[in-house]
Amino acid sequence: MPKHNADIASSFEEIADLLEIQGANPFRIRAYRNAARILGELPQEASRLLEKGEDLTRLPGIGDDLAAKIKEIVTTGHCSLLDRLHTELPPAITDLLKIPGLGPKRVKALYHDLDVQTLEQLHRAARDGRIRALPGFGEKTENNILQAIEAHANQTRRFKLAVAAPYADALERYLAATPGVLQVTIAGSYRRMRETVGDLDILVTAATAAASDIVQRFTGYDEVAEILSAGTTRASIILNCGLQVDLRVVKEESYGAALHYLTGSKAHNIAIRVLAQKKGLKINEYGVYRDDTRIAGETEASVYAAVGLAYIPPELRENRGEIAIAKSGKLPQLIAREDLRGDLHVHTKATDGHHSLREMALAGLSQGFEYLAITEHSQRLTVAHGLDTARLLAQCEAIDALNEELQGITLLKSIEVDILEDGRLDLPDSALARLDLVVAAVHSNFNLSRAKQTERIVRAMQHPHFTLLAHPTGRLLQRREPYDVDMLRIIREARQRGCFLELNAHPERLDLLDTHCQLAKEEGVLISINSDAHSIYDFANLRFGIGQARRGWLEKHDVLNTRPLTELRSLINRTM
Ligand code: DGT
Ligand code: CA
Ligand code: CA
Repeated sequence: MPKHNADIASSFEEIADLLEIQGANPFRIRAYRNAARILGELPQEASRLLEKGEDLTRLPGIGDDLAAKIKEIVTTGHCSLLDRLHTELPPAITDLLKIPGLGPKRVKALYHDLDVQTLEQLHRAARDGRIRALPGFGEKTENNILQAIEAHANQTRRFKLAVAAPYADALERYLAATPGVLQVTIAGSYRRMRETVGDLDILVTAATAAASDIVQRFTGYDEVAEILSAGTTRASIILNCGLQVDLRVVKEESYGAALHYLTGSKAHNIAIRVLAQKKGLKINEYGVYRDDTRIAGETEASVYAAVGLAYIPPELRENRGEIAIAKSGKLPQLIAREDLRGDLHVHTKATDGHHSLREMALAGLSQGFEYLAITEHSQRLTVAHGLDTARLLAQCEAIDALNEELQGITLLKSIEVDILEDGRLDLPDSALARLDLVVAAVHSNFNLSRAKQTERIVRAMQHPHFTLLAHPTGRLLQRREPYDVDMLRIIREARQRGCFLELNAHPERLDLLDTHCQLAKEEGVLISINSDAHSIYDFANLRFGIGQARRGWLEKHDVLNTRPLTELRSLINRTM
């Protein structure tokens, strides 16, 4: 079974951590961390690229040595360097790194100075007050460690949707190829496109006689680390990556009822069951029953029809008003990927992207897009080699020249300009005036008070050239909390100024949140669903943005970049 990018990335992270604990060369450590990040963000599987005979050293930050390691992991499932590091250090030492607040530097000190090698030893050292004496730790850190160990013990890990996706796809293919299997569907929060999933729930239809063989084949999958339970029609496993997967096998006639049950959410299911009871019906994962007669269950639509409702798309099933709307027959026609006509947030290698203007344009064209806005970082973001006025104007000329030549797609001149701490924009008006639209974003000072952060963004929006607020809350899933802002005020300001908010489709961002999308829709503010592409592969991320937008009830007409170019131009060229 080929290794997924997330597996390779976590091997590289682990190598970097272990090298750091050993006190290896910082450049070498950084190269592995860098490669882990690149792989983690690559929407195409490295194994697929290798299959196609592509040269991995073309990826940024991947030299011959790293390319060889990726190939080794993909083809053998192992990394000999990692195996060696595991023999050189105590095996449980990586568990210590899972404690929030403990990085490799601290683990190194704990290991070398206190001979702490396991979580139990760490717990004991913290309880005995031995950690506070270490240089750079102190009593407060010791207390934090103690709390974190205790929290770790009863914490369950959630997986980002995009991290779970390749595991789900591979398992789906594996099960679909199993004799006797009729249909395989991934249900649960995954089907509802939640930004993270607690586990995967897989529904298989088959004849009753085939069920136990299918369960056996499932528990025999070669990425299984642990079998939690296995019966005749259901089983639960944990994969090597730590993701739990539940399997349910039902007869074809129960497919709709079982899929409805397993898709959830639990709150939605309970509300539907109450509705059924009021109609004198009984509903469970095998069907809908009046007395002892089965009246529905083969399809989900039949289940909804039995309780007097139109079919409710999975992304809406959170018991947030969808049932009442379904009763009235006014469910939204949710946005679909094909509705997008362009992308208004795209980087190139002029800053921190990986491909040229032309490569991005051609990739956009193959996505079926009519336009792409080129939005490099601005000068203040030095880590991304942000553009100053001169470089921006040079890029504008390059775009004009390329537009002359390109057929079928137009590049729009733009920028992802930094919003400075006081709400000013990071480039002079004279430069911004040359652009087709101005995308602006916060990249610093995340910790301002709610009042100050809101004021900062509102001031930026009042700038005459401001068009679109990118990743409006700044959160990074499981890494950085959103900054504190009054989103309703920002949405209302956008409405008043005739500007727009982004839903950033990067699977680590998915920012705006679904509930904010709903709010913007109610206030009549259009949302732009953008990839934030840094390479030609990143347009694939739009599917996650679409999922989030659907969870936020957005329809085609609520989304800015569903507009044809001429209509888009008149919306973004507002006169002040
Ligand atoms: P997750 O895995 O935490 O991201 O969220 P879900 O929604 O996938 O939840 P999970 O895996 O615990 O259960 C899968 C589905 O099974 C859930 O969406 C609805 C259904 N389900 C689970 N427990 C109950 C229950 O107690 N009552 C009802 N009606 N349905 C349930
Ligand atoms: Ca689940
Ligand atoms: Ca489950």
